[in-house]
Amino acid sequence: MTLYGYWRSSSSWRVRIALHFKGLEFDNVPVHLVRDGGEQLQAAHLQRNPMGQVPVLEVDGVYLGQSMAILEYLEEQHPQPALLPEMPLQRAQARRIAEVINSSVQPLQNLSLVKRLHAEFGADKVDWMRSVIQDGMDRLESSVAGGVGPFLVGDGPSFAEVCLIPQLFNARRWGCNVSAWPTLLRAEMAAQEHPAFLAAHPDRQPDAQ
Ligand SMILES: N[C@@H](CCC(=O)N[C@@H](CS)C(=O)NCC(=O)O)C(=O)O
Repeated sequence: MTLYGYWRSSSSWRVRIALHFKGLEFDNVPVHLVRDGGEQLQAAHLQRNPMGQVPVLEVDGVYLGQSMAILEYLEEQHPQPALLPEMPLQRAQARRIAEVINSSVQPLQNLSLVKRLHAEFGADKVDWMRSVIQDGMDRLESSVAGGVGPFLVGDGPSFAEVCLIPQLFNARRWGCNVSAWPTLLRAEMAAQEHPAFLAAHPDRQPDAQ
């Protein structure tokens, strides 16, 4: 398998966590999101993913985009160790939390969107990032507060932490008040003890700058 990704891309980071967690070998091919106007928008990458985004996982000659679809594929093909709990309701909760981040928070901080907001509407990039992440994660914290922990669902890391850890990194990068999210931080601390989460960290990637 080959992962086309970028060291600081939160969606690529999700896939790296899952690959390491399941002990799968993969080649890591960097796609630089900033250099030369963005390699993700060049013909070579658009052939892999017409969305012009990373990550893409190449499996047996098939290019698979969308990190959540990739996570589901890896879970089906390599069920152990599991990144979804056994009980259906808990599985749904893990997916719910992952989707809050994947569909309600991450798209608002996408490079191409933020560039357009700045160019066409004069939006301040830092203010935008900080406010949309703070709002989304405040809401996520409210929806998980009161859980027994330390993980958000069940007794181990799941899709929830796979999406949470990269998103918390971005929250700190843009100056959010992360101390408002004690339940999320508790899950982060527990997940970070797992070697897969350490190996997938942006600073450990060959293209880190
Ligand atoms: N829903 C997609 C989102 C992918 C995505 O937004 N990738 C970002 C990096 S995290 C990207 O490639 N951005 C390039 C751009 O905005 O030009 C997924 O989960 O894979």
